[in-house]
This record gives sequence, C-alpha cells and structure tokens, in this order.
Amino acid sequence: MSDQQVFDVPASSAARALVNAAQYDAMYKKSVEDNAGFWGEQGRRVDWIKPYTQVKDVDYTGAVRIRWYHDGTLNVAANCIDRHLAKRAKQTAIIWEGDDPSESKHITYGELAEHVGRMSNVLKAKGVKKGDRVTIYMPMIPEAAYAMLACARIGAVHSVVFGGFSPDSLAGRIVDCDSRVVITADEGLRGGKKVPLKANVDAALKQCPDVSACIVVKRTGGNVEMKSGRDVWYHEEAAKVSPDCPAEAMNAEDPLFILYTSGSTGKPKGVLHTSGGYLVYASFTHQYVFDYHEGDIYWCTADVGWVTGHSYIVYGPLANGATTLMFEGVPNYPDSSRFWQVCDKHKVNIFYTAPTAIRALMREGEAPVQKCKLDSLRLLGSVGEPINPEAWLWYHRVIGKNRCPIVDTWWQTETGGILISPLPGATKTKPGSATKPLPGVMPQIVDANGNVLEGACEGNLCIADSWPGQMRTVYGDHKRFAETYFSAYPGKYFTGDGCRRDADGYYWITGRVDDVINVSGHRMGTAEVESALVAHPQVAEAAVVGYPHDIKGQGIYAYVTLKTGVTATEELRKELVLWVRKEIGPIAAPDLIQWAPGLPKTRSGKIMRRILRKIAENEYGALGDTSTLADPNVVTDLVDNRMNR
Ligand code: 6R9
Repeated sequence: MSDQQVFDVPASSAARALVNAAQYDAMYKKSVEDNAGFWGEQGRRVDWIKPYTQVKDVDYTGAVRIRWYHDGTLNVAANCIDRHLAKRAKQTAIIWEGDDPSESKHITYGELAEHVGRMSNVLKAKGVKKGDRVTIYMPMIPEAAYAMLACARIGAVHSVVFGGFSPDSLAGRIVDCDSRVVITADEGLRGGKKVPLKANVDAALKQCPDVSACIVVKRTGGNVEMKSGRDVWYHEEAAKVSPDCPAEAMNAEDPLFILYTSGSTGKPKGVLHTSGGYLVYASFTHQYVFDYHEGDIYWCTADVGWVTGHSYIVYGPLANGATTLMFEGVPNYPDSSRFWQVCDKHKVNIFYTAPTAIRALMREGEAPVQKCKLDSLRLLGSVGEPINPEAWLWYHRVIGKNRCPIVDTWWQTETGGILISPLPGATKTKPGSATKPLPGVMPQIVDANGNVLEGACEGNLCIADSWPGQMRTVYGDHKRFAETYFSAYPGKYFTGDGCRRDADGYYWITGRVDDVINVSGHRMGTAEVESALVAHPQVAEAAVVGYPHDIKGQGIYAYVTLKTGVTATEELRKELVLWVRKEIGPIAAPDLIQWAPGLPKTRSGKIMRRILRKIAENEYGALGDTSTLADPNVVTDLVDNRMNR
C-alpha cells in the first residue's frame, strides 16, 4: 500500500535545512502550548512602523472575530521592497519568463521599487485612496505584481480576477466589491494564443457604470478600443509621474486584498485578507516549507489570479527578499519540455506546481524531461488537490531524480497560506499525504456529529484555533463568513475537506465533502455552473457533479433537462459547452453533458446529488437508498443513458 511507502528526509536536505525533525517537534509543542507567544515572535519577521503589543484576539463563536497584531501598523509593499533595498537593490526580485521562449527579463529590487512607485502614483492620480478597491485583470506579466504591490503601497485593496474568467464573471466581481478602477492589459499571451483581456473588460464594464478609470498595460500591441475619458495607457500615465511614492501606514487589520472563490452555494465569495497577519504567515510559510535560503531561485507556476500566486509568487517570496520567477506561458508550449527548459535556463532550485500539470506532463513520457538537466533543482512542491501516489512517485523519480524532497502543501484561499505540509529537513514523506501540520496549526478531524476523533480516523477536517494568515471575513457579508465556516462545527473552522489521519499522525486529504468540484486545482461551485446552464434559453433544469478525470483530477459532468419541445442534438450540446465557457470562463466548461428527461428528486424537491455523482462515477450498481425519490424511474433512465468516458 502506498501509505506504507515512506521516504526519509534526504541527508543533503537535513544538513542544510532550517528545521530538523527534533526542532520541528519542539517548535510545534511550543506553538500549541503558547500560541500567542509563538506568533508574537514570528511577527517580528516583518518590519512594523508601530510595533504591536497585542498578538492575538480570536473568538470563533457567535459573530466570529479574528484579529492578529491588531495595534501594530506596517506597510506590506514596504516590507516586500523598501526594506530590502539597502542590501538587495541590485539583486533580482522577479525573473520574468515570457510565453515565447526567446523573451525573458530580470527585474531587480531597485527596479521593482521604481515600477511600483510609478504604478502607485498613477493610481493616486486616478483618485484611488486608502481603502478603495481596485480590480486587476492581467496576464502573467510583471505589471500584475506591480499593480498588486502598488495597491498595497497606497492602502488600496486589490481584487485580482483570473484572466481566464469571462466578462460576466469579471463584472460580477467588480460590482460586488465596488471597484471604481480596473487595471488590465491589451491582450494576454498563453501557449501562442492571444487572450482578449481589454475586449473582455469592455464587455464587463457595460454592466459596471461606476468604473471611472481603466488602466491598460501594453503587452502585445494588439488593436484595442480606448474609451475616451475612461481608458488610459499605463505607459503614458507612468511617464507623467514620479517613481517615488510614500508607503501608507496601515493597521495590521486593514484589508490587503479580496479574492473571489467558489463555495458550495450561491455566488463566489469575496475572501478578505488583511495586512499584518497575512504577510507574517506568507513569509513564515514560504521560508520554512520551501526551506528558502538566501540566493535560491524559486519558481511557483501558479497564476497570480489564484491565491497560490498571491502568497507564493508575490507576497511570501518578496517579503523574504527572494528571487521569484513569474511564467507567462503554459507547460506544453512550444512543447512538453517547457517547464524543464525554464528550470535549466534560470537554474531554478525550488519548483512548486500542481498535480494536474504533473499528470499532464507524465502522460507525455520521460523523453521531454530527459532533454533537460534539472541539476539545479533541490526541492519540489505540489498544491491544489490531492496528488495521486503515481504522480508523486513520477515527480520524485523523473523530475527530482530521487534527490529532491517533495512538499505536498495543503491549504485554501481562506487559509492565506500553507497549513499542512512536510518541512523538507524534518518530515519523512508518504506519497499522497500532506503529512503534518505546520507549527501553530491545530487540525482536528470530526465526525458528522461534530465529535472530535482521536488517533487513526477519517472524517471532516477542521482547524481548532486561528493562525495569522486566516481570512477575516467574506467581503460585505460577515454573516455568510460565520455561517459558512463556523456553524457546521461550532467553535472550529470547517475546511470543507474530508480527511484521514493514519497511525503516524499523517493527514491524507480525501477531497471536498461539499458541492465544490476541484477541476485542475481550481475550485468550481456546482451551483455556479448550474446557474449558467439554466440561463440558456433552451434549458429547463441542470444538475452538475464532479467525476474522476485522469488529467484534471475532477471533470464536470452536467445533467441537463431541456425545455419542452426542444430537441436534444449534438449541436445543442456543443452550444451549451460554449455557453458556459462564455458565461463563466473556460475552466467551467462541462466535460460531459447528459440529457436528462428528469432529475432524481426527493419529495420535497431536493436534487439527490449523491445518486447523480454515483452515475457519473460509473458506480451505478451501488446507488444506495432510492426509496425517498419522488419518481424512482428517473434513475433507470439516467443509468441507461449515461455518458461514455
Ligand atoms: C491553495 C488552493 C482549496 C482546496 C482545498 C482542497 C484542495 C489544495 C491540496 C488540496 C489535497 C493538497 N487542495 N491543496 N487537496 N492536497 N495539497 O488550492 O486554494 O483554490 O482555495 O482550493 O483545494 O480541497 O479545500 P483553493
């Protein structure tokens, strides 16, 4: 069995690591016995304008209150840039690798300071003030990081929207947080294809009358429309302003950013992170989990539109004065050795990616890897979904040459940073397990009734106490925050994940227990996809579930009931897939659509997803109790007409 396969800490990692096994145990013990003391010390890893005297003020009951370092003031951008300048003005902060392999550049900390200063002044010139929200809809170019840091510098709250989202999704997010300014680019470039970012913004802004300025970075030089009075070119505005901009003193609990993420119900939630605790946590976890040392070249392949890009491309690495690589492209363009060529080209030491990418590259065989040396790699990381033991073993052998430890890092948009992960010098690894909690993190596994389970067990994963990187609220809806995360198991943070703990105390995440699908490491709420389908004029009803998918982890399986009189055709099937792509974005496009004359419902009208999930998983022999269905015949029809996969 794979969980009996244990990989020792390689001697080379143990020798250089910040923390060995005994030190981890001691650190963990202290962090539990004196939690505020532990985080009080860690808080000093960042520079404070006014040092905090209070560390922790948390109440998980009632209305729910979470505050860390709440009488301190700091500036996040100053921590990521200014405080490094004395020593690192000439050190590379960002290595940018373009979609086209011939394009790359290095941006030093000194240059970063100027770029961010200018972007800050451009925002100010557009009237952006402390506390205002700014939406960033950008490709993976350094200006995306400048924009985030510029917001942080002047105290504005950024909301980065992934460039793969549709105009409607973008508009919803702009309106929800009431952004008046949007930063975008003319077009993005991914895998040789252009992404019409500005055109998408134009379409979105038709629904956002309050947006007064759109700042456009020139990336491809493609033709775009500029609406006079609203749209401006970034390079023209930047030339008019000074590169110096003072950093605003922010309270530790002032908001830093909002990031929208899918939940089990309703529209995406604006997850709100604040300044002090988030930065301390991003910096702490980046240093310890990746065993970051001075001079390391570090590459996280995520997009800045996801939380991984926020914490582990921008804030964590830059807070630590690291060199962080930002990649515009995709793993298989121009060919499937692209990741490995980039590792060789920039002598990457630490490489952090997602299981879906590993599985896709694994499918191409070892030849594309063998073209590259990969001798600079020291540590590999994984994030986004459970990594299958097969993929883990391939990553370890073929990419890591049996030499590099793998850190399988479990965390969420809501957690701000990694909570469960090996520490490379301390933790033996088991393929498929995220292993043990980081210091200061107190996981608990509970059964359906909320009883805390001890020892080896399986149940729902909760966290018993706060950590500084935890989200503080759902933007504009604190009640939803308390209900979503703290009501299922009162007094605990409920993650939405199922989890097993083995006899060695290792955690094995089994996937979501709610109606959230994890497609290629991206969270999709079933309700969102269903709403998009039902918005189509020919659709009467839709139910969406996940099913196992070789590359994506989970694929999207949609059951669709058409309106009376509408004929089910292949064309309509294709049209619905395109429709969802347009409504939400390409990541939400259903992989399979089954026509369903009826859906299995309880007598009270609730769709029984359990049954739909079983059919989609091809486990229709074990549908369980169907006696509560209003019309059991519906199920027979669905089984008979299930989609081939
Ligand atoms: C960082 C990120 C969070 C959900 C989470 C879980 C799944 C993430 C994982 C993992 C198993 C890992 N997940 N990392 N499952 N092992 N190492 O992905 O945030 O997009 O909010 O997704 O992803 O189900 O609850 P987010």
